[in-house]
Amino acid sequence: MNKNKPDITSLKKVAFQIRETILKMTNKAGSGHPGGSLSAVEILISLYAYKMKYDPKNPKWEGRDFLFISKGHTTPVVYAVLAQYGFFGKEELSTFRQLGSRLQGHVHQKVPGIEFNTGSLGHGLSVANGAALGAKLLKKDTKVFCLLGDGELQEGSNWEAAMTASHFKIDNICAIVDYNKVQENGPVEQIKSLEPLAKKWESFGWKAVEVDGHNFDEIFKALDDFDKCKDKPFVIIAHTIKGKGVSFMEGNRDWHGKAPNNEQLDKALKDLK
Ligand SMILES: Cc1ncc(C[n+]2csc(CCOP(=O)(O)OP(=O)(O)O)c2C)c(N)n1
Repeated sequence: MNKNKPDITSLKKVAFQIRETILKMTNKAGSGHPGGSLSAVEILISLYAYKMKYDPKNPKWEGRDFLFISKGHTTPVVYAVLAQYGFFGKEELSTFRQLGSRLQGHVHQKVPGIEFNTGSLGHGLSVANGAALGAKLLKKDTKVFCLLGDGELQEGSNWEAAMTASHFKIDNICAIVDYNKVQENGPVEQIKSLEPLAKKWESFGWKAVEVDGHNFDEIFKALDDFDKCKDKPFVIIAHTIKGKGVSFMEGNRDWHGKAPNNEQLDKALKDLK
């Protein structure tokens, strides 16, 4: 679906606020994953502000599009964006990772807007395939999106799912790779290179496009191209920066799964771009 194109200046303000929230949530919890959350901010905002059909007051609405968060550890950004677009109140974000809270460290179906529990990497794309194929069999106009990490792509199960999607010509699925170049233990390129990534997806029968994953216009255009793509699955390879916006977190694997302490939070909020 195409909504009216949102004003980019106001979306940039939303992105800034979401980044502030990610930093505050992880600081308050004393744990969490800021790096791969800060990299996925514009991707998720684009889906909710521009592309997806959903009703935040009725998250299981039959006419909705689906989003599967395969990199299920990036809850700070996912919860912050869901609260921004009305799925629950922003005050709940302060319960992140607390005992008894719905907002646990990995995404869970108890949270409005979350379709599937993830955290064990490599599962989301297969589940997304199932949802997309099911919608096609029911002749529903449902789009299915799946957010993947680049480190996550080293799991072989993703490539089985990639084969499945093209074999069944699942053209209502759009995978989005948050290609932030850094995984838990260091640079993806050194640990197990994905390159040539677009060609790999294409050789598995997908249409692949590459964008700057922090540029709303480029992401919108890719999402529009997905709408036009027929008979094959679609992947957006979004080039991003892990820890985007905070200079001492950018490209630094130390911030994959570590929360800023009070002093670091102060520094990060002052530094935030
Ligand atoms: C099957 C599995 N193996 C290992 C982990 C531990 N783990 C959590 S996040 C992560 C790194 C993922 O890297 P990437 O996909 O690049 O995530 P991002 O940088 O976007 O946060 C790993 C190895 C896991 N959650 N699941």
